[in-house]
Amino acid sequence: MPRIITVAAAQLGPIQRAESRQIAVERMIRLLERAHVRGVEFVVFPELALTTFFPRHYLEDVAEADHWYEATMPSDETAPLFAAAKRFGIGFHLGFAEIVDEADETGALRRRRFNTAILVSGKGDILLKYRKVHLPGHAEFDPRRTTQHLEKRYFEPGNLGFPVIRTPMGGLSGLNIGMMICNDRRWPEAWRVLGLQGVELVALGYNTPSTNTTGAGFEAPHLRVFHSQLSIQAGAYQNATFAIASAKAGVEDGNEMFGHSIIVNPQGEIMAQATSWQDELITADCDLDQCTLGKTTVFAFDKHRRPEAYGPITAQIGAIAPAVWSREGQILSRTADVASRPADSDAD
Ligand code: CDV
Repeated sequence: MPRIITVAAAQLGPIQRAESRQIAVERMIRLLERAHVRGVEFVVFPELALTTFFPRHYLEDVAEADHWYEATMPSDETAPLFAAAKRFGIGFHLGFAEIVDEADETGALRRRRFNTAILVSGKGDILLKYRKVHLPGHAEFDPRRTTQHLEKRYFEPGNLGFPVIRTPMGGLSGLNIGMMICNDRRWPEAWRVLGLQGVELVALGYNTPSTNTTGAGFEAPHLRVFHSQLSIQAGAYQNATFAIASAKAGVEDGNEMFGHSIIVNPQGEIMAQATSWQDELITADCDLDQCTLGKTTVFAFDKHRRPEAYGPITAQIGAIAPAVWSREGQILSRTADVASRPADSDAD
């Protein structure tokens, strides 16, 4: 019996700062209706799908941004989305800003803010939660930038690892679904942690500007798309998994985001790609048995991985200078501080 699931990336056009969640949710329900007509069983919505990408806006008092966060899920405003998905029996992945009173690693109970996504079953149950680990951008207003990217101001790094869950979805009795958010897709470590849990389908949402907004130099817009797709296609191939990458697209609060949502197979091929800068549903039939070839041959991790050689991946953050060659054969000492991390490094 082939294990086929019909999936969709539900790309969203811009959501302006003044627009309410109610409008965003209505648009998402329209996309779910289209998904239902096309026989879709699982839909991926973008990162921060309910609001504008607010980390581009600097607010001195972070609490002034609290109206962009969700304290409960579902809430009164998002309940219609859950109800529509349940009516159609469609599972979904939804990105949103989460605010919660939660104990931190020291045990102190405090208000915490995360860039979060949830995986919801076709019956409306929340199956899995993920909090974005790789937060790009900066924490303080940066006058050099053309647009601010204040994810480090508005969110803490996620504390739930990179989770995978085996769950029924659509007509399948079980498949392994993993989650990541936006900038995570550029980090092979994130993909590998999912791969090491046997992931078969990676759900990810993103918001990526068409231009480099750091003010640090020109980056051609087509290369911005290329690097996004290169990362997703490589991650899917190297971990023998399908991936559904769903974007926010178009001009939001005067800032252009490149869209180009894609669905990728375990060979790293693009199966479907969005071509508009608006709300758009792209779909694909994913035969999960296509994951088997890669997982049992070139990427049979249990046969071929060499973790004894991978120590620096978890032992250090930044690059350190290599040993220096000398004719006498003596190795001069390495100089950099292994644990150092620039205070407010930018990454976009
Ligand atoms: N939302 C993001 O994480 N965006 C980053 C941009 C800023 C580079 C991304 O990796 O797409």
